[in-house]
Amino acid sequence: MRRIFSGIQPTGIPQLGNYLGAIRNWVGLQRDNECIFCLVDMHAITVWQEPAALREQTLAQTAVLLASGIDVQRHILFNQSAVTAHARLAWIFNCVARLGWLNRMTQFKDKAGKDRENHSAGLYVYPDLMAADILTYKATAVPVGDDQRQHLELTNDIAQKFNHDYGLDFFPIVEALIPPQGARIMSLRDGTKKMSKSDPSAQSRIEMTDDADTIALKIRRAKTDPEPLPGEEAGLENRPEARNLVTIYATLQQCSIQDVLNQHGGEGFGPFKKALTDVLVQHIAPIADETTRLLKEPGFLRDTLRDGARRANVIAEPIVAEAESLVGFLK
Ligand code: AQP
Repeated sequence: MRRIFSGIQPTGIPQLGNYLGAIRNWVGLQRDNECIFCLVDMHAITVWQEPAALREQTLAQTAVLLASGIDVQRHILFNQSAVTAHARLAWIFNCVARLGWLNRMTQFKDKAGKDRENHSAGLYVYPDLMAADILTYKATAVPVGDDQRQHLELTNDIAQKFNHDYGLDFFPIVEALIPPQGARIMSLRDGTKKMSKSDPSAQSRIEMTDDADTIALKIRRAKTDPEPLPGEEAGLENRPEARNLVTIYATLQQCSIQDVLNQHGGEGFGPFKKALTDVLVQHIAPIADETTRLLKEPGFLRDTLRDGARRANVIAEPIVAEAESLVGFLK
């Protein structure tokens, strides 16, 4: 059985991209794999988070994950800072990774933009911590959206250099599990920008707690172009907003983009947006309702994370202690 690790930052309410690019796949992978899912609060603080909001968002995300079908009886769900092995291994990896490798990371360039000097050092070494998250458990497969592909390649570079430097096949090579469709859901306001939970405009994303009216409003306001939907996929070329809405529909319904165009090609966006709203509400409303119910039980959510951290630590501690011994730390 493969050991899977994946994480999500508690930087807000999970959005549709998080769900289609990651969470829904996590739920499916639970059937045949040993899964460790993590709310990566240490990653979250690489950009400023209000302390009270971070605590609240950590619990809210726990609720969304449980409501989406994460099974904490059979698998592990916890918050990263509660298992100190992540930070210890991340420090070792800060010393294994080369500056040149980190300089090539496009996510840092995207997030830091032109104002590089004013961003935290944590944001820069974010990929080292991500490598540590995965390798703390010697996980071999990581379900992620397309935006994390480069970070996983770096994880393998770090694992190989560690293995080379310390003369052992200690860490495994990690495989990225990227969904064939839905791996990059775009903003509803700009089809060239990825949907993000921390985008300043709430209109740019569907949140997994949005009710039917909110979803309908956001889809009604979603940016489109004046042309009707094409009958063939090639007709979506250079129409990023149209492509994004069709991709969302197809990914939710688990069919191909061409299937959607066979059904809706020739329609204007008015009727298509109505159909898309129905599909979104059908998928999201049960998760939103269950999340609302769970949020009334913060004690239960805290206990769930605490129990997950205890079980994660049992796996992590011997692996990281051995890595520390290999490095030469006196025990
Ligand atoms: N738009 C997206 N389409 C598909 N997958 C996505 N993911 C994120 N956005 C999309 C995937 O969701 C998982 C968890 O992401 P994260 O919270 O750890 O970090 P992120 O990629 O930075 O997500 P956000 O929503 O954009 O967060 P903020 O705004 O805080 O930066 C990952 O597997 C990611 O690929």
